[in-house]
Amino acid sequence: MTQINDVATLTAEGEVAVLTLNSPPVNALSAGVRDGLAGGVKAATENKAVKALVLICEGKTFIAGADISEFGKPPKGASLFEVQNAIEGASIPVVAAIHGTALGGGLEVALCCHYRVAVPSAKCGLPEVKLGLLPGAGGTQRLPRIVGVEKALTMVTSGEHVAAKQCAEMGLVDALVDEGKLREGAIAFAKKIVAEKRPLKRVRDLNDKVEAARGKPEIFAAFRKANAKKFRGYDAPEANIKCIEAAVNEPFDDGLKTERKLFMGLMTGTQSAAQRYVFFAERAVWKVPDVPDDTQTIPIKKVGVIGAGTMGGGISMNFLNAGYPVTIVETKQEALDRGLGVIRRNYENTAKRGRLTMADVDKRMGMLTGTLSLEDLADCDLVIEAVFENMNIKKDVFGKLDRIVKQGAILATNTSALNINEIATVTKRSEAVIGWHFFSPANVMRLLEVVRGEKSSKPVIATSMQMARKIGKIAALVGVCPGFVGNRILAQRQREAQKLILEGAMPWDVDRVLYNFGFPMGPFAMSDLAGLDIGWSKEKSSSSTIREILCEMDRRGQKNGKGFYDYDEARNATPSPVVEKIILDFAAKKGINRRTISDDEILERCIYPMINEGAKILDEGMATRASDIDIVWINGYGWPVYRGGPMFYGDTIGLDKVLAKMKSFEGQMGAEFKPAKLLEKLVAEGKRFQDLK
Ligand code: 3H9
Repeated sequence: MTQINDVATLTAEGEVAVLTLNSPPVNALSAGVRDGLAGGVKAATENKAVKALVLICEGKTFIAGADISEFGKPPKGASLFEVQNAIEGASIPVVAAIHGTALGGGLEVALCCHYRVAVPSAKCGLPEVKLGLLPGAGGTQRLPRIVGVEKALTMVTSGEHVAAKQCAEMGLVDALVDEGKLREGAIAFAKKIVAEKRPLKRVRDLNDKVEAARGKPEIFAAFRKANAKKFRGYDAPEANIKCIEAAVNEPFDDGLKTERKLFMGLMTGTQSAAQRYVFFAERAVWKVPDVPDDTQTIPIKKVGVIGAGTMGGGISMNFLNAGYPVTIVETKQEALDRGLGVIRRNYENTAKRGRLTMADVDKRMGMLTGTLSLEDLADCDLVIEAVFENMNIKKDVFGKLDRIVKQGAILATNTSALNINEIATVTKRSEAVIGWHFFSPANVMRLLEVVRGEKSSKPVIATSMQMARKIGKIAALVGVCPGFVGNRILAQRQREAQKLILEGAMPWDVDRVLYNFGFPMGPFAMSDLAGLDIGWSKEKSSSSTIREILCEMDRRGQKNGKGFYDYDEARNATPSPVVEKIILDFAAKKGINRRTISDDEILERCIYPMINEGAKILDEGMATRASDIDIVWINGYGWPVYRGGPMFYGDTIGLDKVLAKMKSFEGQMGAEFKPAKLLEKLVAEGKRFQDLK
């Protein structure tokens, strides 16, 4: 065995040399890995006794891509292109042996190998688009030469990981080898290639698939059109498409140059910086500084949910989907039947769309038990209460749970606003009480705010985070404060949106600006979708806000075809002249002199107070890190990923600019814009939110 460097070894298996990389956690193409590859290929190809080379990785995966943490830093070690040229230009066959995931630069290295074998559980993909990038090491030029233009377009713009079996069908993988026997299988494959004197297959020289699409711009036009909505606002998908076009229309080396140019454009832009930041933020969010990874967790075998309404039903589905038996409690048989019926219908609809079999539906429903008795929750390990947002009702439920549920269980409340510490006081085990704030629809939305009470124990916190992951959520641990993190920040935007429409903008102006910023919809369209009458009471309504007036006029939102907007049968929205008049009259009555409000002011008034509130949240320790706040806003409120979340956006535009604007707004409009102390401090120190440790 020859040790090439810290991460690479070369061994001989008869006439086949095996180059093994071992660079945990994911064998990313760091300088060390590139050097190991360069050295290993050189050593193998210079040895006349070696007739073929197998490239394989230790650990859980084949090379999972370029080392993202190296991006933007000065280059070190062998360049990826040198490595690729050495492999592709080798005089002996090089076989990539793939397990785990061959992603991004990893697949691009494999595409320079002359053959690829994989175990059935392996996956291949070019996920750069998710980092706001494109495959910048020849992936856009080589992939379509194997799989054809249509499949390549889908792969590079979705970033999907494609299962080995499908890869084999597409020709991306030449042979599947037995699970657990990759090394032996790859060596046997290499020996066979040598014995059969098979030619060196260089993907760069394959042209028939790209030629087939030449002179057919309609392929690209149709693809762009079909995906326009999905790609809205993102730079990377279009750049990926342009590269595949280049693969079709330009010679290979020119295509590589086009790819390089577009890659560098994305790499130096703010979108990719944001998306790469989000990649690490999604991983950091699970780490709780004072709850180490080895904290003892509570085994969860059975889950109880209280309330079979929209929230309770959605929450239950998460656990059923992950294979946990759920007991759901309601107070009345009718409500229980309705709730169970909705869950079944949701599953059946999923089955109709082909994403579940009817056997799956029955299996999931078979794990769900409905009951009218809280006593049936006695042996649950985790109980989530999802009743009305009313402190007295919640306290009543928790008092009962404390008497009924076995010791050691987690007692969670799904609240978006109430004080968890207060709820915990009615129990004799406040350490077991924690908040699990789901977002509606709870079976669809990825975000979970895990709300840590003053006394929530470490095992309860650790188990909550672990369970969130198991049910497919992304969880941010937050502290008890009004609105927690997400809604507390939302309140800032909502307040400004309401003020703006009285001062001079119309709801559709505010919505347009926020939609163009990248939100799926603006606050007024959102209110119409949710229903204007949520939390509105006819008896208490006194025409004191625009919303109250709209509800009093039976303008309840999309559900009855009129809210801030008018809706046609297909729910297409048009600005409502009625609403315009209501706003003008209301502003006049309040003595407000309406003025023209610029789009810039709308954006800054809506967004900067959110950043400022985030700073307060951090200062109070209600979120662990700025990036956790960004995770909340991306996954719970539709903040565009390519802008990285409110805190990252603040860093991008410059905290000094945010502070200056907040001060100027404070001067004009008062205390609602008072800058957070942390914002002032960071600006004084020339730091960003990302610099906070
Ligand atoms: C690229 O290749 C560009 C080229 O086209 C062009 C070049 C010119 N780099 O996700 P996990 C870390 S772009 C650095 O929890 P899993 C990750 O941060 C790249 N670090 O594990 C985490 O660290 P920590 C294209 C990376 O088993 C640890 O590894 N490739 C990288 O759930 C474990 O990660 C991609 O976009 C990386 N590339 O999932 C693939 N990848 O423990 C990105 C991971 O400190 N990676 N880390 O928190 C993934 O999708 C998943 O990590 C993977 C494993 C599926 C591989």
